[in-house]
Amino acid sequence: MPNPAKLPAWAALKTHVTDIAKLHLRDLFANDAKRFEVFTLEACGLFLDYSKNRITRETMPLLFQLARESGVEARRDRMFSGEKINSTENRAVLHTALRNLSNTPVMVDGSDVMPAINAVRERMIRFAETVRSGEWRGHTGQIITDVVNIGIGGSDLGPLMACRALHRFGHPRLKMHFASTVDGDQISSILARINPATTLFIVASKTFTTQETLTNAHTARRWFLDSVGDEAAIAKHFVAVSTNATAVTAFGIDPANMFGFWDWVGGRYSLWSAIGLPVMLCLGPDNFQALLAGAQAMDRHFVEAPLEKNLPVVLALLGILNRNFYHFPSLLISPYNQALDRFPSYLQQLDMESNGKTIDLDGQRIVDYETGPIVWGDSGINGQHAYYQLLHQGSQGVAIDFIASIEHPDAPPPHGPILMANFFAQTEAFMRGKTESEVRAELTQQGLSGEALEKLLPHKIFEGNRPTNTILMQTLTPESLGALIALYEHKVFVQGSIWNLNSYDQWGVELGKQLAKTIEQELIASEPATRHDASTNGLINHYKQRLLGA
Ligand code: G6Q
Repeated sequence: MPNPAKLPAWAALKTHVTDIAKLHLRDLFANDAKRFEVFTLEACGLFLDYSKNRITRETMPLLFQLARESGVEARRDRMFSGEKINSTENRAVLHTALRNLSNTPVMVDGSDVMPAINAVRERMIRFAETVRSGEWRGHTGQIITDVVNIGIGGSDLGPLMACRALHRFGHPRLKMHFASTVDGDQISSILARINPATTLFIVASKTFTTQETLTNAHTARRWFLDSVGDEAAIAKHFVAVSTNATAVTAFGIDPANMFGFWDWVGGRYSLWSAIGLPVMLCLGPDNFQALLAGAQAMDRHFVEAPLEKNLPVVLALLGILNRNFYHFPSLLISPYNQALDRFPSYLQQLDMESNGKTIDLDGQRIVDYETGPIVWGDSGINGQHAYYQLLHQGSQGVAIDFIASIEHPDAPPPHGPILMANFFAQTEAFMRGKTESEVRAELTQQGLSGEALEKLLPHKIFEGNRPTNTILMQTLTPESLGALIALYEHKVFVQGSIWNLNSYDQWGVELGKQLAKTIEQELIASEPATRHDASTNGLINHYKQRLLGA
């Protein structure tokens, strides 16, 4: 892949943005009455309004030219066909095969991966059906009422987010719990609320070596055996999701109770694999398939639609524009459906772990352009009453994706319209701001004049001109959520391709895992730590002294 900053389209965009940067979004709307019609798109049940970006009709062709010059389409086809585009790990990248419900062959190293994918999914379906129906019984013959997923990162965020987002479709008897952190508090508080005889633990770890997950899993196992006292009972209460059958067996879970996946499924892209087992248990196999179908529809759209009408491509290019040409350091994800409150955290991992890199695919340090933005967010309506202040009037701009559904089936009147009024009002406010003359007129109408008015005036001016995207779906369903997630997965892919990155490795995660292992030994050693810098040695020794009460 070429260095994007050396491409003709990049230079053209730079000149173009310098030309239009002086125009306020208000001017852009005033200059083009058809802006909404021109800058909206709909596919796979998702409607995107991107007219509130700092673009003109000349901007988008330049961005599409950049995508073409970068070879995005060829790289996309290489990914879908099973080529090993994850070059630092020599792996294919095939989360799309996991939702290939049409079952067309997908070849890796000369063999079709579809039969193995289908076989695992069939086992998941059979298992989920028996647990949901009550046919699967715990060791005392009781039915399962609680499911605890033990996993972290990619083995936690996706299932957690999807179960919360789609709780309306959840099984009425099954309570879902998620244990990820190793602070002990989280797993202890879950264990305090459940009954070992009616609980199913899913130990979810691609590698089955992750310290946090294995520590939580051992704690759960000990707690279970302390209560039950019979190792044979484990088979009825512990299942594993992993690629590492040896480690699963060593932990004490029968491989018959293991659901596998493959090294070509990245952790943060694994929701569609057996890592989605909690989602299937909670929502049922049909809804899980609908989630896959929604994602598959987006895959098809991504492959088949021309770049100009391609949702992930358009979203990615706008992100490139905001990051590399307007230099916005961060992207806020603002969902207005409360059920999507964990969607920003999910996207944070997806985007930041994929494109938070500065070494390009050729091993060269990237010096002439910025890569992935800081992605963050929470429930949008809560954000309005917290951090939106800085977004409106702070010293740095932030790009924002607003997400909501049109229908809110469980919302009693007048909740839906009030929520959506806020949603639309915010996108308008970020675009328009409030000018000095508008504030002056408003204050005058309120009866203010003279010095009092002049004093208050500057505080009430809003610059506006903040770029936002608005994504609307009809209702939050398994299909629409599947499409929404896949939209962002492909967006991240397109951006990574243009930035010439390998979006599918995560060496930064590995470093933390390695260092913690060494320090863990030092924490239990009797002698003080000396091998680190003064701060790290000092902190370790301070901790040890205080822990021992010295
Ligand atoms: C995801 C990352 C990371 C990973 C966790 C858990 O892409 O690699 O978040 O998912 O570190 O790893 P295991 O599933 O191997 O326990």
